[in-house]
Amino acid sequence: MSSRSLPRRVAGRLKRMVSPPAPPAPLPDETDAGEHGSYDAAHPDEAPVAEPPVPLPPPVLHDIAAPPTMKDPDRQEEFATIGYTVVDLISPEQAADLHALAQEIHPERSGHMWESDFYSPDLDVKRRVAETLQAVVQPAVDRHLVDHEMLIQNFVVNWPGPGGGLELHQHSSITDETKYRGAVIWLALHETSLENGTLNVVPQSHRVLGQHKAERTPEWFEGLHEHICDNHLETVVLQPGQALVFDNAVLHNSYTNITDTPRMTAVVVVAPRDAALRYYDYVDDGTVRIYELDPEFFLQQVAATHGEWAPPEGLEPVGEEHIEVRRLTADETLTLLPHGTAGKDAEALGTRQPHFG
Ligand SMILES: O=C(O)CCC(=O)C(=O)O
Repeated sequence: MSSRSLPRRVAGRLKRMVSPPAPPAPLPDETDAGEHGSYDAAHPDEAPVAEPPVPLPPPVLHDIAAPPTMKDPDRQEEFATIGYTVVDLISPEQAADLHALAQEIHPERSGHMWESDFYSPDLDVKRRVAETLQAVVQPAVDRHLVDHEMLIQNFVVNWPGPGGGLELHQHSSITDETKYRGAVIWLALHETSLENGTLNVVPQSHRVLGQHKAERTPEWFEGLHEHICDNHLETVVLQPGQALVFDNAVLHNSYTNITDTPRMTAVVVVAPRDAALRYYDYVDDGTVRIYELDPEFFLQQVAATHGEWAPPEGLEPVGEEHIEVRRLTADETLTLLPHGTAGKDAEALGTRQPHFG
């Protein structure tokens, strides 16, 4: 579900956007040189003065103005402020049943060290997982969240051994966030731990961007993965049936599983029932094309690559918007975000991988 890899064409555009613009070329002089000879004599070789780049204001954390996600006011306060909250979502028995299904569907590794049904080419499997998770999890969603429906659902497997886990990423927006927040339910099917590559999150990171996160867009934390994991990451350890409910915009990752059993989780994306499901696609130079779509899209389409949504082929755009493309500096995140220790803890434990930050 992430847009982890930044295609080279986007990276090139980002570089152009963050570099100060070149001074404009002087206009051709179409007048007779003789007419302003005395001016030239008084101003020898005066070069046009380039405008200095306007410094950007310091980044701020944006308040979340959308209607509540969680029914419980304390949980809602946590969800809005730090970006996540933990709930006892389903019973341990229900979690064990879902775990058995996940094991049946993923009896062995089929290629990647980290796998998700979201990227599966087998549409029957995707549908079976979706229907089973809807039957078990939607009633629990109705108990804890304010009138939300499940839009995307899959099992995720972090296989034991080097190269597992998923690098730091932010999901693309799925709703008009000026009115509705989307949320992700990361549901433990068995106990999760630092050792088996549980989920890590960056508290308050959902409030950094202050605009929609489009698919294939340059990331505000590009080049800062290691720094953010060193300074801002927190680990979430859950019991079977417990879920981390996090704002769709929270940065998160997982590290390698150093136990000898696969870590399996159900991941469900939800949004308020009134909200249209949206696909924000970065086009160029800050322009984002907006599509509205049916959840069926994600069941019928196979993601383009491991880590990117399928392109919005066959969908009609409903509008466009312009986003400000900005990369934060390391100093700015230190000022903006709370300190977290999960990256260093994972390093000490031996689950952290260098290329994941
Ligand atoms: O469970 C994991 O390892 C990571 C899940 C995740 O990041 C996702 O589904 O977006």
